[in-house]
Amino acid sequence: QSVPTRQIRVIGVPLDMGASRRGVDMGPSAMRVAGLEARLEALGHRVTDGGNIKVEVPETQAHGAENARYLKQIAEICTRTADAVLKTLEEGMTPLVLGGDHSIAAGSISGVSEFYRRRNQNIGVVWIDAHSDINTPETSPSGNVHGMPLAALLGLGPDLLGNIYGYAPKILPENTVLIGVRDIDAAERANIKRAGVGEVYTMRDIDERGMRTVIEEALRAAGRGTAGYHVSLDMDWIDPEDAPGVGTPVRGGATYREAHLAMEIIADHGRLLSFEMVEVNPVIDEHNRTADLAVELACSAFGKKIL
Ligand code: HAR
Ligand code: MN
Ligand code: MN
Ligand code: MN
Repeated sequence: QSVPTRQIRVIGVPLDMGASRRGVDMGPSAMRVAGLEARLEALGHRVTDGGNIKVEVPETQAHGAENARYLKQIAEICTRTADAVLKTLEEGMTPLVLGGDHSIAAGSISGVSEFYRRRNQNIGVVWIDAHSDINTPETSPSGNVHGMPLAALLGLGPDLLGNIYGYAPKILPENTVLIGVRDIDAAERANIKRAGVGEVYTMRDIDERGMRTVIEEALRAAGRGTAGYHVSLDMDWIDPEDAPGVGTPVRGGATYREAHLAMEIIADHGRLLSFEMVEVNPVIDEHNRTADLAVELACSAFGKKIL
């Protein structure tokens, strides 16, 4: 089969300081072991691995304020990630970012946003997750920064994370869509409203209206008036039956086929600017099958078809 050929650069971000459960720092390695590069190349893409962003080991670090632990270190790592993503786009390649906990999205999306800002264009964000990750240090029940990246990108804070390249917000609420959410804190609900997030599709929406309708509608909103969109795929979106190796499993997630369909439709639309997969936790996975599924889903998002 032939799919539009891309030059893809893999960027690993082995960070787990944003989460309280340890182990997602091994996610990039697990997805590489699952054959990410070869399997994308089998589709006809040219894939190079840019290696990992430098990430300090938490044991060597002071975590700082309890309401946003390791925020300073995470902001630095996100700045490095943003620079790597920006450079990748400048070289005409598609970034494929591997996490790591979801706080890395504050970096990757800042990189994409900065690339297009310099060209007077906005980007959309398709946030696919069981969680809405829109806490601020003030509203977070846990102090885990992986629950905050969307708030940072939309300009609600924390500033250290939201102000990479010296300005905020990075993304427009009307071009930001949430898909598959089912675990939202009370204060996050208020933040979603306050930020004015364009469209939020819960698991109920997927159950009632079907994945196809939901994803088509979501992609339309993310793509309206933008250069295209970044897709941020938190593997805890998928039901723990199929993706047990994630930092924070929540039952009632997308099925295997729903997840593939969503990725297949993303490929069909052809407006993907960059892609990322986060929260793969090999420590609690079963024989690397969550990482393997992540790679399968990346293949679907990059154009793999059944026939
Ligand atoms: N909402 C909770 C908090 O802020 C948990 C969210 C973080 N979990 C994730 N992100 N895996 O999607 O602590
Ligand atoms: Mn290669
Ligand atoms: Mn998340
Ligand atoms: Mn999540």
